[in-house]
Amino acid sequence: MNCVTAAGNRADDGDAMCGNAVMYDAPAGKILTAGGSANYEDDTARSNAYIITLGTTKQNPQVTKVPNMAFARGFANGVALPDGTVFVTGGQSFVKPFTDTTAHLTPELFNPATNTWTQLNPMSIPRTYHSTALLLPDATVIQGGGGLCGGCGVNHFDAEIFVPPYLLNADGSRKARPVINTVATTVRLGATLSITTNSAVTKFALIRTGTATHTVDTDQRRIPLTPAGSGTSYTVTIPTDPGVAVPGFWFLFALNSAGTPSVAKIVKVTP
Ligand SMILES: [Cu+2]
Repeated sequence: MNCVTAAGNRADDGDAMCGNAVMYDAPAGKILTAGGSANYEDDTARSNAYIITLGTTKQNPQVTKVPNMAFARGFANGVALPDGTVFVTGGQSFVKPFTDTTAHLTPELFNPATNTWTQLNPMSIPRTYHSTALLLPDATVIQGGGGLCGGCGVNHFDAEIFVPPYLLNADGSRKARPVINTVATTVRLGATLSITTNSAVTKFALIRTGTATHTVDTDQRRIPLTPAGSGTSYTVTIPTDPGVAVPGFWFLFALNSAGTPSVAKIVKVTP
């Protein structure tokens, strides 16, 4: 029985082991891939990036090459942010587990709306093999670990928190954020969710709570939601497809017209 069908090549990319794949818009089938190398270790990483668009079942997805990252990365982590941008952090140019040589401290942010990468302020600690990065409910990103090989010299038992630009004013102070005041803690697939806020917002986003290890976050995905309503009272409709709105726990963020996200409420999507 043939259960698996090849989905075609990722344009001009090669094998991209230990590269990133981030589903930043699940209803639209959009996945950003970035970096990786032909071999798991002792190889030169690439800076290549692509957008894969899933379409009709059993038809090859569409692949679009996008600008390369500034840095070649293997063993990096990719994190979907509430505003639809993708944060790629850590990794190294020459993949070699349990080393920090050729590590990149400068994260990059991909914006699918402008098709551009932006370099952000550097982290202070290399995060390579065995490192992890996850979106936190306050819309910051925790990045930690790396090494963890017993007796080797590059074990990192610590973590750093990165504050994305959408939370900051030009002078570095924190922006005022919208607040989700009330929302149900459980919602069924296809149902309408009522939300109250402290101020006007323009978008909502669901981001599934993640499980990142070894460069892969199998649970990560984002669902943008366009609300009905105004002022402080809104409704959104959860997708009906359990392959899109995978049942389980999700962060729900509200975003204002400046793209500043609220702190998330956790909502459980049920069949
Ligand atoms: Cu491992």
